Amino acid sequence: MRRFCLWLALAAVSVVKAGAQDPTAAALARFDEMKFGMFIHWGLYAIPAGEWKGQYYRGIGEWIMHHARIPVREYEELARQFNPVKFDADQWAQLARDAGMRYLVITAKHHDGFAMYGSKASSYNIVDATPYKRDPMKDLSAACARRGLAFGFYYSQDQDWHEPHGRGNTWDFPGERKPEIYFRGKVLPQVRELLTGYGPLALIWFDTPGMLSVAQVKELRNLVKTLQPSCLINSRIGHGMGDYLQTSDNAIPIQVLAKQKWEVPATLNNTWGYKKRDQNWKDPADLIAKLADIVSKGGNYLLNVGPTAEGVIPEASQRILRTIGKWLEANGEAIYGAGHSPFYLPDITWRCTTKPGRLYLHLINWPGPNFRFEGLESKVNRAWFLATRKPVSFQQKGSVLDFRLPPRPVDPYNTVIVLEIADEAPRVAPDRRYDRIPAQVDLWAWTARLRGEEIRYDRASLSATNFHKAETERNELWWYPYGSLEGEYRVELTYACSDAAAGSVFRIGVHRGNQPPHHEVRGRIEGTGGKFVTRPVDGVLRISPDDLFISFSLPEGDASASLQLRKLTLIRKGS
Ligand code: JFZ
Repeated sequence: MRRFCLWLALAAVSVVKAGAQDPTAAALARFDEMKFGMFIHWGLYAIPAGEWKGQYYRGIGEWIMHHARIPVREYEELARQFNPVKFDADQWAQLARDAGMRYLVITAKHHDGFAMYGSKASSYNIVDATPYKRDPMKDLSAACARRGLAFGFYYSQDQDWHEPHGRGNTWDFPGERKPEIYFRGKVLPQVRELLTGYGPLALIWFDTPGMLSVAQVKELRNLVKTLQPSCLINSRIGHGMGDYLQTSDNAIPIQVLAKQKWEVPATLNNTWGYKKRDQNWKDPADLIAKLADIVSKGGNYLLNVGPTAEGVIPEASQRILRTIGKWLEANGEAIYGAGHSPFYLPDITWRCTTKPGRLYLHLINWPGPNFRFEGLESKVNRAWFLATRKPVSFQQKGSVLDFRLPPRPVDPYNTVIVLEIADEAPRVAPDRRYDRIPAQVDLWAWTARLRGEEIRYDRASLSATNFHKAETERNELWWYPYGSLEGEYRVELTYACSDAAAGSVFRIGVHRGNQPPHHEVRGRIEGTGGKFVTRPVDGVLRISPDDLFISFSLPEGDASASLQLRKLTLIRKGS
């Protein structure tokens, strides 16, 4: 405690010295510079790892207590088995560094109510309730500090399936809950412990605010900002009291989102907490392209690992992260501290990030030897490949740039071309600006969130497939406009489907939240002989700025599950 008070005093002095700049604004600027972080979901749920009493449970692994309606008394037994003898804080922190990550956020207490640190507010924690008896968060926060990695905690501040007055456990506690008892008795004391026991926190990642009142959220925010003024808070604290926007899981805005800072939490497979069976690892090429996509739109990328009950990060996760780290070693200049694209993003060939006097063109799908880039009015003095420093030949006529490229990609994951321009900030043709979304917009399968365990994205055909209908969750595509779309749109579908698989009804829905669409258009999948075609969809899609996402699914039979969907095209009516 004494160490913390000294630290707090020094921090306060430095803020005064820095001309009393608002600590949240300064912290947001640092957060924006960092761009890329490691998320860690680690808890008792790593023991069942997706299975309970011999039954496999679909869905995210850390929800197994809820999915299997495991009684508290049974679930608590897991604590007696939890002994992560292979946990090595330095290895985890070093992996984050090797991946090119600049911050790390780990679950202090998830919805199951178990504290992964030595809590005095609840004996249901790793020090008091397990044979391990140590506080791994002390070791991890110190290992991060030794490597200059910013450190933060995830904390579920309303859902708690261990507590009668926490939210979500209706199988043990069917009666009326008293949220204030839980909030005052566990949440405030534990958040205080996290803010005073682990050094400076970059952020607290709150989650599922649910039933918290405005007054409770305000009290929670004040607690954080009083104890650590520079500690950021994400929007899932609730009631609009976050410092930055947390997008939905694995959800990337379809266009540049510049009006506020935001972060995408994302998985390496289909789960946050470890699941033995989930080996559906994402392709590093896709993840590197997603990093470029997110940074080019103004966001941060928080990529998750789910360690085993022994404290080991799965080998496959390590391999993927190290591949991303190697790419960043050669191309980090185009990511860290870079600004968002000044252009809107017409397709999935390129993304763009910026620094004063420079543009970085990320070629995430190789355009072949002749690549035309339109909309930049600034004069380009020089162009080169970032990773090799080799010059790139180009011609510029007004705002049209024609590049001559090698037939094959220079980088197997994402080739970056640096443009040195004559202006500090790029001058952009009015019809190409990021804030002028055109009347016709393509929603590519690649920019969608893949919902479900069977759905897959195929980079060669730029399409998604396996639209299976399962009992608990369908395999769908969800696109997140975040206010970039508004109006009435005709819709076209670009897809391929064998004649034998034709016939299913498809639905394009507009959703305000994670519930059925409030508006939709439907059609039937016709055979295309397996060739990609573009076909109009009957009806008009009405989209408003407060709609959260647009979905594509097969809501009835899934005979056409093998269809390959490349994109939806939205054409605003009257255009
Ligand atoms: C929450 C948790 O329930 C989940 O277990 C995991 O920790 C994830 C990172 O966060 O899941 C959510 C919460 C909110 C949204 C989606 C998934 N949302 O707002 O769309």
